[in-house]
Amino acid sequence: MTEAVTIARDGEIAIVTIDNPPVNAMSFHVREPLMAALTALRDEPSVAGMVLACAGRTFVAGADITEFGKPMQQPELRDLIAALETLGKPAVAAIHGTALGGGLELALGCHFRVAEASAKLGLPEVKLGILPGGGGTVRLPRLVGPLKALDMIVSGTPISAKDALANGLVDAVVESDLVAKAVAFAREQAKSGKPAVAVRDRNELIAHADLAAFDARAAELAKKARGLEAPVACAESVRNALTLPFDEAQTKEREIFAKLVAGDQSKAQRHLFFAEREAAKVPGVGKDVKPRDIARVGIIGAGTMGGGIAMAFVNGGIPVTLLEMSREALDRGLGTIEKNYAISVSRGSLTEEAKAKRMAAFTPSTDYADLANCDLIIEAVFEEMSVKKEVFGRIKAVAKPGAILATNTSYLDVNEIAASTSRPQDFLGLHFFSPANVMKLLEIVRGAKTAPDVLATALAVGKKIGKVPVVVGVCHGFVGNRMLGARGAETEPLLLEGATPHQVDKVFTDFGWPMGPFQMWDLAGLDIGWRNRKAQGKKAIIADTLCEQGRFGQKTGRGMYLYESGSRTPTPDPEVAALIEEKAKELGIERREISSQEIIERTFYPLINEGAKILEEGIAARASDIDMVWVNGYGFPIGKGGPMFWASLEGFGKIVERLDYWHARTGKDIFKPAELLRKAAETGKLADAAA
Ligand code: 3H9
Repeated sequence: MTEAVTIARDGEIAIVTIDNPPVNAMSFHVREPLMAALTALRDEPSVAGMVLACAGRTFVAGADITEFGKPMQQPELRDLIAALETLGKPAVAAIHGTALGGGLELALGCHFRVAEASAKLGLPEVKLGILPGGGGTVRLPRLVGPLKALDMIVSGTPISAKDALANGLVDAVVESDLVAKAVAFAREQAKSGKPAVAVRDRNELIAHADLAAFDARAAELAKKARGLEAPVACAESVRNALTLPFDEAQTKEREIFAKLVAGDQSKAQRHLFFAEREAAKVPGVGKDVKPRDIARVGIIGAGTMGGGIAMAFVNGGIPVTLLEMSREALDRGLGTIEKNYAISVSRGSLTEEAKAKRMAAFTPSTDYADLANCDLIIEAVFEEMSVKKEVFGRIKAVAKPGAILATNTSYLDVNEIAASTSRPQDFLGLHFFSPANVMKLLEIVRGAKTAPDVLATALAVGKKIGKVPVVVGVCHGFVGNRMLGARGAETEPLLLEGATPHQVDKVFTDFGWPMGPFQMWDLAGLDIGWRNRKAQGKKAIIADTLCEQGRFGQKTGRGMYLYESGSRTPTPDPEVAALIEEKAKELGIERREISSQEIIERTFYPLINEGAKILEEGIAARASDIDMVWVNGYGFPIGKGGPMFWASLEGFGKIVERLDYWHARTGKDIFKPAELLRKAAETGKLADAAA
């Protein structure tokens, strides 16, 4: 094993290199030798300055997140930063790759920073539910000013080296020979004889900060925090840097860090960080499996779904052949795509030039033969087995050998469609979520015969187009929609038994969902569910009646709620309340007071129970994959870590006990606890299917 920290010399300049693959996290086995190196250099008279660099693909990408929640071993990051600041000779950070979190804080401990042009610098701690705990909130405003620091720390979004240079975060940007140029920089500083000033002592930018402007911006950002504590705490800590002496502000930063890191929100967000990386590891798809090349994608169907999928690929840099039945349908689809891009241009997020480039990446066609040069062909046509089979019959005739064929079905049996293609090894489901150019989730549905390299390709291409891919197995509705069914099964019964739509929705929004189930119905259009139910011979007492009255939701101004004069704000409607009462009477249901707790038990608990059944059946490989699906596709609040993680906080024992209660009372299957959940109630841990 190579040393985690080494010292080399270039004349009077020492080069300290950290080597802790894969991302040079500041683990204990780095901190300890780094401290020893800094102490040795401080006391070495032949050293006039130092460069802090990293081996491998990146500068330090942060503290070691796996150490959080365990007792912190000395020296801590802040001790290293203090050692850098008191080195007595100029220290220069040589930054390549990503200087993130504790990595950037370490660089802020250096007197100067030189970055490669491709480097990115940021404090993304907020995304882990914490704040920078190594002095980042106190030092960054001293270099880039209060407002820029506030934006960077509250958003957690890294900035480019160019932006960093313009804002004073780095002192020089180089195209090549980073370490050699950083050495030259250190040499020049050492020779200048000027004392190296620590960032902590640079007060010019914060001395006369405009607190009113700061507070106004912080209030704006707090509005977007949606129940998350970390963004608000980040703003508070940057403000402390402006109003308190350095040491006091830093002590407060530490206190806030300690509180946040021990809290459930940060645990949930750290869980999601690792869950995303775990989801990329698919049983049966080893690192040695090479993905196929995807240079062009064919998409059949230019409706809302097909158009959105096509945009997602083009936005990710992959050209698309877009196929429709008629020229009119094609023009309509392309027209919508163009309109969407025009909105981005008007908002300033896309240039006219980039828009033109993207539009040019679409090859419209009405001829299946034009799909012959596509490496991946996705159908997004009407959700009907016979239609899908017919489409794949045509694709089969033109697709080149090795081309991957995919269906965007939401519910249909992927294996049955695969069998109809006579090349099921090349076949899989790619379930995008609407609007497909925006929503992050991509359920990759693995058929019984899908080849490992086809899965590897789907994972790679999904990541390339900015999606969060999760591999799932074949069942009705896959992971997301199947669980959604369980979550929604009791929503109408709750209304009939005494709840109001607003009361149910409020339980959801109080929990942190962006909206409740009835608001969702109105947004999506009640007629969509109505049409599906009719096709399946199913009924929904309230929703069907509303549809019969022409109340389809937001688009007609009336649905479960009223939307006055084109507004999107739902107002409870006395007519709906009367309808619910009337239907309850007809059915002989005596209405009663329904508590918020009961709403949770009859909606969230079946959701978790279905998740456990999905795990039992091996439809999802691990509980954290289910969490990824729900956080990225269905708005489950990230501060709660996804349904299966939240279940562990809520208590498996409590959930099983209440499911048993509701099962005994209603006899409904959605309440019958999964065996896996019963086991979890005993062991405190939900076992993965693969375990
Ligand atoms: C912090 O710094 C707190 C301080 O303010 C205060 C302390 C007192 N720790 O993402 P990848 C693993 S908080 C441990 O696939 P990429 C990751 O799990 C931290 N492990 O690579 C994965 O493991 P595996 C602030 C980490 O090239 C492997 O490295 N910093 C850490 O797509 C490869 O990761 C951040 O939040 C870590 N800090 O992207 C940055 N980082 O192979 C977090 C990664 O077993 N990291 N791993 O699955 C990232 O954003 C990305 O990893 C990065 C590379 C952009 C660096």
